[in-house]
Amino acid sequence: MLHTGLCDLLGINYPILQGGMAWVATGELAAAVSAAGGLGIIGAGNAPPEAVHQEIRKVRERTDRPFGVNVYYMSPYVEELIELVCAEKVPVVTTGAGNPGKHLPKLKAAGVKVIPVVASVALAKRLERLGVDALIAEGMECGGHIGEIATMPLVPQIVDAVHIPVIAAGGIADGRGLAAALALGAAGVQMGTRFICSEECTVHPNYKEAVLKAGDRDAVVTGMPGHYVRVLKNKLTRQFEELAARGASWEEMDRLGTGKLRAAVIEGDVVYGSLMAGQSAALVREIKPAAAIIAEVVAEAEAIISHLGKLVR
Ligand code: TUI
Repeated sequence: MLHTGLCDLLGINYPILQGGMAWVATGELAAAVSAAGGLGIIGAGNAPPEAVHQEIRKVRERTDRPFGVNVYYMSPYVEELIELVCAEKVPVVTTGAGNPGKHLPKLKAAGVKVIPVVASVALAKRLERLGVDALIAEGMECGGHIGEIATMPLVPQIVDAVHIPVIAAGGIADGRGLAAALALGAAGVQMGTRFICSEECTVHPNYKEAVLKAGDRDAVVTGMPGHYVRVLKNKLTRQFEELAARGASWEEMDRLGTGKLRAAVIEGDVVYGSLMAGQSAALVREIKPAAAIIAEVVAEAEAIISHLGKLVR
């Protein structure tokens, strides 16, 4: 049976976290992943605290297992969200796109486990010193906002730099990815794109279909230095390319992007919507229940790890 220290730290059966994707990771998805023995995570994105509270209630109506909330640090509601997760005693908070350092004393005092997403060694070290429980090392193969370093070199560097559990993210969608992450020294994985194509994920069916159809070169990078976003190629990404080619301002880029994730997720606009997905989209070929995804990924990783052991004579 596959078991790591991360399972004990979080009280989960399998070392698999579901990415806290804005708009995509609702209470329904998080509950399904947590009920299946992974860690489901609600993506707060830019949503107001009352909407996030509703998603927390959805999870608690469906399962007693641990779950998390991802706090996106560009949200206008960060302070209120921190209050909410503390008041609700949400078991785990993951953070993205910013440094949660100043909120750590409050979160720790409320018994919340804090697992920031990092894309660099420097931030990983700083956050370990401040007392976070674990780190998610996210390579630039991931969907949405991306860093600069790929998963394969990033994860072992962060593993070497800290003494807390490291969770690998970016480019992982199956048991081969899980086994590889463990080989790099990670204590588990976070998968986002794979769970978009779960039955319980509430995104528009067109979004899931776009992920299923994606090929190896379809998850492209748009945006500008300091703010790159990986999405599936469509007319929106071509518009971004045109803006970049004529040296458009950050404001113009931002205006083009506004509301486009919602358009893809809620309305199913796969032409002009922002289909955030990672390079692992090309590995996703089937929609299935979250529990089946987890069971399959774990079984595949176990078979690989047993097989690898036999290669050593
Ligand atoms: O956060 C992400 N990926 C995301 S967030 C997102 S939300 C959104 N996007 C568009 C419209 C509406 C909502 C989509 N994708 N990944 C986690 C991540 N965080 N990757 C890198 C970082 C990061 C970057 C800088 C973490 C910390 C950081 O710190 C800078 C500092 O303050 O030191």
